[in-house]
Amino acid sequence: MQNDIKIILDSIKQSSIKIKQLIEEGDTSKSTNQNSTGDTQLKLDIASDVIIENDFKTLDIVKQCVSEEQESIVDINPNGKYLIAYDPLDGSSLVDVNLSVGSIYGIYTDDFKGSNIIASVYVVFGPRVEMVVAFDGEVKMYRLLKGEFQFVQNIKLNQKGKLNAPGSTQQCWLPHHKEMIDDIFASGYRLRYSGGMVPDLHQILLKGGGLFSYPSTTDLPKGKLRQLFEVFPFAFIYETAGGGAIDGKQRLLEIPTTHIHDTTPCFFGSNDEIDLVKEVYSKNG
Ligand code: P6P
Repeated sequence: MQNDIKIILDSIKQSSIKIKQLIEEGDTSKSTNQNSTGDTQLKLDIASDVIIENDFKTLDIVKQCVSEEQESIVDINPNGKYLIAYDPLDGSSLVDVNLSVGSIYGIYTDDFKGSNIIASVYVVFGPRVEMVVAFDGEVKMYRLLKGEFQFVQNIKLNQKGKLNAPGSTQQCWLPHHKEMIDDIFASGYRLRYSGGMVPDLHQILLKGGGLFSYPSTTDLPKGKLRQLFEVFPFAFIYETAGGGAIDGKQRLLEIPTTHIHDTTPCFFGSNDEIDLVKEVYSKNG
């Protein structure tokens, strides 16, 4: 399996170098299409998706793909072993204001569900391009230097952190969630939220810990972030880095998936912060 993951990583590296160029030179305007979640697609979203899908199509070991930018499952090779769910350019609207964005990949076996994820990868396109890979009990970070991704460090979360990344519209937070977030700030945590899941979660990982939350809200009771290609890959990374990832009560990687674009409330963080979320949410149904 190690060699198979290397083959997939090599494809992701190749796609990422092309996507980097697309971001620097590409057209950031809106397309006339919407994705299955109803988001208006940017031309960047579609172009990034085409790059990734075409690169995966050259791999015999990939059976199917799911993309945020496509309604249904894409069949690649019937004899393939791996299923890959990906968000080709998460937070792409941030490119227009020159903030960091990222690609997210979950690698599954047998079928698309949290408990079948065996590896995950994200690539953050910021002042530098960095790739983080969770596989075989380790989280490793690589940086693009002179056209090559070079290993930089392993990543481990501390028991407790200092950063708080509270997602969604505050006026839609449920009372117990708002009280919990206010209490976290009152205890001295610093606000770190750009609206880009990849850089926001990357920062918490690299700065040793904290909490990222995108809860159930009055306008989005099932949350906003998509299970297969946003939530589960980061849940796998955070757990592998020694932290936790829950929906408020249970492990995210245990929740059922009924549709490939399902969303879920999600909390990612160091263990002390995840324990706090469990305590608050267990008292509030
Ligand atoms: P809000 C970007 O659109 C995204 O999907 C994630 O990258 C990010 O964490 C979230 O939405 C931001 O959503 O409602 O806080 O602006």
